[in-house]
Amino acid sequence: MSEANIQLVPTTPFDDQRAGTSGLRKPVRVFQQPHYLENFVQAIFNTRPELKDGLLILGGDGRFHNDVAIGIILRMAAASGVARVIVGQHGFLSTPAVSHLIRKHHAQGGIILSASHNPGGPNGDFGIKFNTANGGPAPEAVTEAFFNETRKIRAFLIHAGDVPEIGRTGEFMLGDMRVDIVDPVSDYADLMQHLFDFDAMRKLLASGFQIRFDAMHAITGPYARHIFTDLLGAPAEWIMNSTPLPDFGGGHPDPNLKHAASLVALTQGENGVDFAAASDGDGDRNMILGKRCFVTPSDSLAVIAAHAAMIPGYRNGIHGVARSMPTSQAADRVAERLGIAHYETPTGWKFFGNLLDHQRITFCGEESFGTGSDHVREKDGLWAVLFWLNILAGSRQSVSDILAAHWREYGRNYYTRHDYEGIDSGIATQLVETLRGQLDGLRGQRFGDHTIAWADDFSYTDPIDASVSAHQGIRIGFEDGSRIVYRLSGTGTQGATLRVYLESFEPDPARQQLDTQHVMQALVDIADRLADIRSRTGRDAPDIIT
Ligand code: G16
Repeated sequence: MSEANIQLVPTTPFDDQRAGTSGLRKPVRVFQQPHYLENFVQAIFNTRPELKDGLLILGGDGRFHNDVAIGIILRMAAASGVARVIVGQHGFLSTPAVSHLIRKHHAQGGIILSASHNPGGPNGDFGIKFNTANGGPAPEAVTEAFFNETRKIRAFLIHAGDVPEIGRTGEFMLGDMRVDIVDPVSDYADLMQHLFDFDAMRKLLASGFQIRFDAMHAITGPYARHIFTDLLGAPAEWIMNSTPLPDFGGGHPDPNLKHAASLVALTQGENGVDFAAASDGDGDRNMILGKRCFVTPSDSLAVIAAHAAMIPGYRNGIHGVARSMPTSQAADRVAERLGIAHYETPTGWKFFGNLLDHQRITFCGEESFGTGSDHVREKDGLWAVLFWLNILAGSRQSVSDILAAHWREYGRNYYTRHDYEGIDSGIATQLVETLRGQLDGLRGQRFGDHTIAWADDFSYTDPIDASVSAHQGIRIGFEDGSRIVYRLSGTGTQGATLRVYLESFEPDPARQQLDTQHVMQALVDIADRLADIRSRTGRDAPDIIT
């Protein structure tokens, strides 16, 4: 080993490197502090000894600081004795593509550089996540080990050699470490062709069926161009904002009704397109739209589970279905009908990992625009879009007809989420603490037609490893099956974000086509009264409604 090129650099710990819901996310300027990234990366190498002499997958969503971080991580990997790194060309890899590459190459882990849907650019956010050998996000025990290591770290190792030019593919050496720079798209596109009926989708797109996909100037642009244009024959202009930009073009790469409003507009009116979809910064989220129709992520999971038999990759049967706790219970109803298990997990994709690895579930999803299956160990934006397109190609129905039929059969779980962003952290914590203190006395309280049947602070025991995750959100259940859930986001970087999730069940088909916000108004008022949201936060209305 060329020891002379390996430098041992003294450092001092930072005290704020505990991972949130999904990795370490901070403003770019925090990551630009000397040694901030290095300390965290060294904590990974120190606590994951299998990376020594192992294979690491490395890539990110192309946001500002991605290239700088890739260079540092490559030099640190070489100094820590990693045998080989596979990097996406230009440093690009979507989160699901990293998960796939880890699994395909039996890598010991992967590092993903992304702050997901948070804005990018010099004044935006940056982030780093570690995925383990199963391809999934590091579980809490692993991220806690990172955190503990960052609090005592005194030095990091870095190789002094030149980093290969990441703009071209090929095989390079950095010290004794091999660096393979690969096309980020091809393996992922192969996997999609294995799962879905590309012939049927190609025919649908050639039949006059209009679709649009908005990559929001983030990572899915190159993936969508290849899949929709090269493989499915869609005109290039159907793929919007398909060039990844370091600041996402100044936009907020979050596929929801607010941040993808221009896409939503294309689905409105008589000439609205038949199908539209968007993905986020790192390609794991998705939003599904039809002509004048928005599919909630909760309904999307339920519809996907109900249509599995139509899709080549799932035709041979499915295991159970899991959803995060605040996600609506629509998927549970499908699972019960199919006679398969269903699970309720805390927010965070990492909680699905054990269930997927042990074949307890095939599909999983979250209200936060995440849907996925056992094909990888991350949520997967383009996979969900292709799943819907395959359903549409097979059924030749519109998105709204598919939804209406689903609700007729299973009932409709009306659902909405209200977010209060950037509120004072102390106020947010106090609001939740106060609610928690009142839980025991809530049962039996009446608010108009709504009577509280139960209330708790959600705690999850993993059925595989028996690990317990407590304080995962306040749940309030009503006698008619409605629910209100309160929790604080674990992905924000400014103050606190209070999320209020509301759900009510409507079995009567004659009442399943009403306006969601209208239907939910009574519950919204109850949610405000129970938690004193307006008076505590000083806000009259949520910042985002989805
Ligand atoms: C991350 C996690 C998801 C989670 C979402 C929202 O998504 O991977 O599992 O549902 O954050 O979390 P929170 O409500 O704590 O903000 P992403 O797409 O940001 O990685």
